[in-house]
Amino acid sequence: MPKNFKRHLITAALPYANGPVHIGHLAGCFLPADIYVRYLRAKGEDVKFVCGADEHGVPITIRAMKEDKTPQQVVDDFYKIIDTSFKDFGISFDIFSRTSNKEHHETAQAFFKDLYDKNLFEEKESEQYFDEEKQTFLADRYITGTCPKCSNENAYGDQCENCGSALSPEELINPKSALSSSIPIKKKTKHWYLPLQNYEAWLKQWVLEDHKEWKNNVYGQCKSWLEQGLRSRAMTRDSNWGVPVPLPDAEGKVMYVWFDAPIGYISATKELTPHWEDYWKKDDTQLVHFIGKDNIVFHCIIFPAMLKAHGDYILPENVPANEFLNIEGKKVSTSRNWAVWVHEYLEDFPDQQDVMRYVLCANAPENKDNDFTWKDFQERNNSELVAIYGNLVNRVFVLMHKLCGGKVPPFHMDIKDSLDDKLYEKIVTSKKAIEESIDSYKFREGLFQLIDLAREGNKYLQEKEPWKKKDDQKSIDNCLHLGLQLCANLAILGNPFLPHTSQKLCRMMKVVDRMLEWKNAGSIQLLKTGYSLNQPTLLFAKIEDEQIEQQMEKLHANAIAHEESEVPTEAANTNPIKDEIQFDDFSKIDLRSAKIIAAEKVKKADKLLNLTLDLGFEQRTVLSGIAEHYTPEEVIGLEVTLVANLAPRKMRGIESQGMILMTEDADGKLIFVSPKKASKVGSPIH
Ligand code: B3M
Ligand code: ZN
Repeated sequence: MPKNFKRHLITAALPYANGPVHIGHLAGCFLPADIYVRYLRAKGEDVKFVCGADEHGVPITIRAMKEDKTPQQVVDDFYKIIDTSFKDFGISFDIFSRTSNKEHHETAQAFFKDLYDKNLFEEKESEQYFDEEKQTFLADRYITGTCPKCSNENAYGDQCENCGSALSPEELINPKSALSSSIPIKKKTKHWYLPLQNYEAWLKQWVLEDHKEWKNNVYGQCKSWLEQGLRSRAMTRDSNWGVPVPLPDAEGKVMYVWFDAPIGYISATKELTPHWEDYWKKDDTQLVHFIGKDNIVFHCIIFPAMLKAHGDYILPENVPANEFLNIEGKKVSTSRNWAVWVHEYLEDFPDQQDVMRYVLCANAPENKDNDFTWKDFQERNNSELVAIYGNLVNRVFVLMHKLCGGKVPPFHMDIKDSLDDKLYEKIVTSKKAIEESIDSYKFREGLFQLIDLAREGNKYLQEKEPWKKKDDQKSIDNCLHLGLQLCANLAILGNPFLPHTSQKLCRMMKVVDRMLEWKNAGSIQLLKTGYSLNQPTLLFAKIEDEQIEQQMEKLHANAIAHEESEVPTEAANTNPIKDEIQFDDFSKIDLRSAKIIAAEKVKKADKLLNLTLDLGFEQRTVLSGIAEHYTPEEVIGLEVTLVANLAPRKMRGIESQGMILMTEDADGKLIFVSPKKASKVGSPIH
């Protein structure tokens, strides 16, 4: 059972401001955190929910380089998009701050200085990888190579996202610059290291002995990391983008992003409340970090070591990390545009935040990677939310208006029966079960208990059949009285998971939010006899096949358009040569010369042109991601190279039969790969 904490500080991992947020972010950490916070608030707990944009680090500078912008411009753009996405989706932060702001810089610099003044850093000059072409030191995502632990060939200089290991560039096998693909040289530079090995014994006690209750995936990763032994890690970098190191001899040095970012939780709390120290320095505060599995080592080992070294701060009570959510069987990827973006979801499914909340919670990757498919999204909405929860509420309200004059009917104790008792019992046990699930961060389980309670309500109606009891008003009254009390309980118990639905229910029941206080759940006197209720509105709408097809086309079109219209900039050679293939592999590709004889824009797809190609012996329709580079008029008559035997793919309802080859000129503009002289269209290209 949870300790009696006086207050709670709940954090969610600060998303990098190098792209919008997608549903994988929600499933990984923001949705579970929001469910937990809403539950604590409903219980009347003193809780602060803090987050913010992580605006430093190499992901930002790489994006800025690619788009020929300053890092500040990149983070300013994405801060707005991310902040709006969370607000519109209903992730209820008390503050969504940002690490490029003054408050954070000052807080991080004070923290760093405190450790420095206690002589806790090792100041070391060492040989670091340096890209001569770019004149840049290579750390973190500026350098890639093969992970020494799991052989993942795209490991970064500070971490392998595949196995979660924290790395240093020297450990990478075959390191190469992510900026120029060149093999880096070594060059001397000075940095300040945190000797993690000095905290190893304490961490082994604190994590492996004192927190055996942590989730297996978290505990296991920490255990294997601690057993390998800890060593000093550089907490500063050579860069002009980040929190400057507050020391006189640190010109051109900034803090490692994973040193400053977690301090962002502290600076955000300082911005939120003058009583911030109650939340960060008092032992009767429950501090919980919600993160994805690739952040475990930083939240369970490095940040706690920093907090311990500093000495003034409490430590996290739990770090319930989720695994990853894949989309249609493939890993979510911002860079490959393989994602369902939250802001786009809300455009296509307005006011249906709870459908996505329900699906992402029901499929949450709590203990293993899981997969999101649009088919499952439709299935769960139609067969669970509509058919069970929505159907129950609608039937109870329609019958109440039809058979009880639109008012809450009385309950007649003299005819109370075992079915009534069973339903009441189910309401009480469901509340307890949902509490235990949420208290142990098992949100999927808690949601299943909620929908199971609604399922029980449908069974109760089916067994009571009030619509057949026209001559027995008392049994109609009892059935619908309890049915309405059940709906009120569903609103309370469902509120952490499906807050928008609970608000709709409150409006139908004409009750104020106060009814949603957790302590009211389990009661069957929530709605007073004789109280008139509003007409029902549908809680959930059926999702049609066409809607899902459109999402699938969009997913593929975005990915293709991204591939084809990826404007490689000066970091062009960041596209390293792909894996070696055999001649037989190449000979399977059928390249043909073709002529564009018609072209038009594709509705609602700003990157695609719909091309008609003449091959001499046939015509083809091909969608190509070049609409941002060419108008339809500009391309008609051009000779192009077609991959003629690529499997057809349907996008925006159009079947694309192949792909045309593009490359780019020195300014990054897409240009056609085509025969120099006019060729006989349709002739093979060898
Ligand atoms: N931005 C990594 C991530 O987005 C990092 C989290 C920081 S939490 C202090 O996965
Ligand atoms: Zn690895």
